[in-house]
Amino acid sequence: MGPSRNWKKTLGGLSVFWLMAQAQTQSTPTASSSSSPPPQYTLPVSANEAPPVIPNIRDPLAVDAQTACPGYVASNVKQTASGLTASLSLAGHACNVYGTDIDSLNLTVEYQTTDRLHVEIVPTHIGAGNATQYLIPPSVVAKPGVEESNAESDLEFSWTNEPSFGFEVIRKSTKDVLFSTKGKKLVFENQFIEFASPLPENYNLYGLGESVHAFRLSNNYTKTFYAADAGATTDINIYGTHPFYLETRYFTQSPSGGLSLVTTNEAEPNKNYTSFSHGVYSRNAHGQDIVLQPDGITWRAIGGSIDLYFFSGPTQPEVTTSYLKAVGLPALQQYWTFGFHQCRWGYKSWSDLEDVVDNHIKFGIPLETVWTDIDWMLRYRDFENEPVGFDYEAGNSFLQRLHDGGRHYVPIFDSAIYIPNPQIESDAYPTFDRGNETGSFLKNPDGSLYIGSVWPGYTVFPDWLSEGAEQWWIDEMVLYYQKTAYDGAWVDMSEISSFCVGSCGSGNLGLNPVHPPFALPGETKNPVLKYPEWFNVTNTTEAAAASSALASFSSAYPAPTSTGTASYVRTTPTPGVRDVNYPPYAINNVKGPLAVAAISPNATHADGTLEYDMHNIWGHGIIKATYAALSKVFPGHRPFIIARSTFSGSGALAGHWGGDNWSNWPSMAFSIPQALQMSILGIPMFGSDTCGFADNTDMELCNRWMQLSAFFPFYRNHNILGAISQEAYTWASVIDASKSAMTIRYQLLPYLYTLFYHAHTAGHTVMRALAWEFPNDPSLASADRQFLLGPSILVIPVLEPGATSVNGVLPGLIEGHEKWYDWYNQTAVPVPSQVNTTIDAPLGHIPVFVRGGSVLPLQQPALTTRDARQSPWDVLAALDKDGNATGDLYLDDGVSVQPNATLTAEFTVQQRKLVAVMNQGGWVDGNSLRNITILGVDSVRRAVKFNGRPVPRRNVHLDEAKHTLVVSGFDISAWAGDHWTLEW
Ligand code: MIG
Repeated sequence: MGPSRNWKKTLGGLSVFWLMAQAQTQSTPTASSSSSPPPQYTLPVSANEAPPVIPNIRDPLAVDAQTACPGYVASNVKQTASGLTASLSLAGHACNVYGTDIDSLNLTVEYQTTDRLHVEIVPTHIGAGNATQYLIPPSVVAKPGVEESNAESDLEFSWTNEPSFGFEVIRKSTKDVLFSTKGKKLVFENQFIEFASPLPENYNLYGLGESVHAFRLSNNYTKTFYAADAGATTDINIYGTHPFYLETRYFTQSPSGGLSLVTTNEAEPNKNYTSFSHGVYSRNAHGQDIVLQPDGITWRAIGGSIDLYFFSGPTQPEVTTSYLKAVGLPALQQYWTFGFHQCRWGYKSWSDLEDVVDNHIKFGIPLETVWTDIDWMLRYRDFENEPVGFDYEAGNSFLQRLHDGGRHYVPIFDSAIYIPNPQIESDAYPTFDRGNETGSFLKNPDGSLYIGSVWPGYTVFPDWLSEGAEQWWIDEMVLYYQKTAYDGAWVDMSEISSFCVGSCGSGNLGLNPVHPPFALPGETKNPVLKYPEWFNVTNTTEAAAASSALASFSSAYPAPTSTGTASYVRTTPTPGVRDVNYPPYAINNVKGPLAVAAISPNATHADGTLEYDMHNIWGHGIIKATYAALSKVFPGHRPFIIARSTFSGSGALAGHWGGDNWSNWPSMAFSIPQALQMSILGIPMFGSDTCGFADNTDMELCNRWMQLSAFFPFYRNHNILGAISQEAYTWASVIDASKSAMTIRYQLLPYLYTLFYHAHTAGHTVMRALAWEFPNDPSLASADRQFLLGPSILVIPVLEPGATSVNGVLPGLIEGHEKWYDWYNQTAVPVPSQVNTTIDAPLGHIPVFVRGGSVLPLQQPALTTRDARQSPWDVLAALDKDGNATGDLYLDDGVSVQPNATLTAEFTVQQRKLVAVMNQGGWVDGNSLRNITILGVDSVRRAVKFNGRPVPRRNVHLDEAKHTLVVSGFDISAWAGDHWTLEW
């Protein structure tokens, strides 16, 4: 047994030195006497192991800080122009439970805008004594400030010293307590901060992503934030950190006019409730557990400060808008990015990609973008093509053809940078050299390079706080663009992931390129790849095709070996010293110790900041650098970035994919709550690995999933190395299903683009939960098996195998109040209130409904968005029960960050008259107006008139049975002039 197993002996003094020593011991090379190149050295599995911890929430020996700690008392309270300030001092003996108590704190309360209240508690003397925690500078993550002094707010802050300092935020208009720490102690230590608030019974809380979890968060759930390279398993911490929640409370009006709270269990059917929503954002990037229990919420962070923002709403859209204005409004994406994307791990050459393109064309399936995974790289090094499959010259001509066809190419960029073996001349890697010369990489505490391991072998990691890193990254991306004309960036492994504990490459570079401590998918012999549930029933013939399938995903990510009898590391706080590798409070990190599968907490940034304090924002850093780089490559254009690790505000720069899911039915179903979560967290450009990533998919699952994802903003099919092919053309039925759903998607592109415009300018959501659009109906509070795209399109997908119908809700509280029209046959469907309706949904059919009251501008489907944008326009008006409808359209060049030419149109239907009012901002769309279709028409006048002139009979088609009116034969470009009208 090697030293790495002698954990018990080293418990007290674990540090980076231990971690480095461990790595060095493990990596001792075996001398090779032969002259042929030695076989590649594989890191031992133990390289990614560390002495285990037991998460505090599961530790029977855990001390409850609420019992042990004294809390604080407030004094010296002063009113300010925007709120108040006060001093807080420790109300008794320090408890030092999970760190060292900080005796003196400053409280600042600011009414920043009419709907945003800020409550901040920071050490009085930051950096002094024990108060060594890190406060995130505004340059790293936006910090909302006072915008209106004396802002008139519906929120009211109050505080008490009984029995110790606590504060409360109430909604004045309803007297409802939204958040209260009164009666609970405030704990503020250098490595532990705790505050807690009660919540109403059976509360409706949303957000706190990133997680794979039901849309409405459960009340027995700990949300942990520690960015982890972990497959999309439910409930665990995964890639992103968004410490924001939205809470909705339903009320009933009592006869006396007062409001009383109603839980969703108590709510009666067919009754109209009032709801109020508010939001809470904790601007803290440290490792955290947010403990949700039936009676309340407890926030526990292992550093930082209390930097809370309360948003008063009172509706969900208002909360979201306020939150997104505070952290960053979502990026407006380029128009083409809403086309369909095809990706996989395992496209090995330009000709593989060319086949993919050709096959889509051959089968008439729209395709906008082909993606490559790490296969494009020479030995997994960023910015260097694998010379055989991805020869630069061949690439140029392929990309030329691709671009000429109106299509695009996006490669993956990994976050880690290979560090070459100094003993092998041919191993030189100029990208590393340039970054190293400019001091762009993270260091060990002793100033040497921090060297972990990722795909290429031992690697270094950019330090976004260093002066040189961003410029180095920009230069590398610009340089690479000159070799390979990519169109966007897919940023991976940015948690930031490393396959070993500590600086395992220090002193071992002579072994590079080392192999990761596990088999890659594709390297395992005779692996067992699972098929989705139900596969044997529906796909018996596919089994043969899968026999060549290779490694399973789980073998690529072995769980750290269980240490059964080993005792857990429990660290005792030492005054003045932070233990960053084993903080005294162990968060419920899926990887266990913080240094496992990620770079270690003591990796050091240029200004001395430790990774411990930055871990959850490393991914935001590479997003910013990539945004700057793409802005350089494509001046004036909106950078297209799909990134893995995100933080609050990342949506202003990038989109995100629901990655590393499984090819199974639950993964598909969970993509809906994931997307809704991302909606309120400000990352509308979201979509899952369609048809599933790990394991094999099958025809039925891929058929349903290609249809479902067609209604997600980011629409990409992605697959793991070694699994069977899953492009749409792999199965005849999937070709048809994909084309049918894409036909709708491509018709709706102008609508989707307009929704993004509103997200970008006003913080509206794109994919929407039923609860947000129907806030008076508590029965929808947890609905997440269906969703809306914008306000007008309702999607009720099949999420189970073997189904031919689906049970769904056509929302509408009062019978007959809402109208929904079936997309396909354009007729109104009966809307029974709050009852599940059984909807026909044979394989290949995804139920889609248009909400009465909507006007949708549509274009024609095409194989690329470029061609779709050149097609004639239709207008679809679906009338509500009173015969009214509204809608709008936003257009520009589809690429510019600051378009100098725009066009908007507003549509209104009232009293059998549709009016389109254009606002000409210089953008010219010359496409003609083809059809106007009105759904829900009961009667028509003698003459249908366009712009006041009768339309010839032959151009008017009224279907009295279906209540549809189709008018055609207009001889105009759809959006020229300042308005047009249609009367019937
Ligand atoms: O898991 O680059 O989430 O989409 O295919 C290994 C290979 C690293 C993780 C990404 C996944 C990608 C894969 N990457």
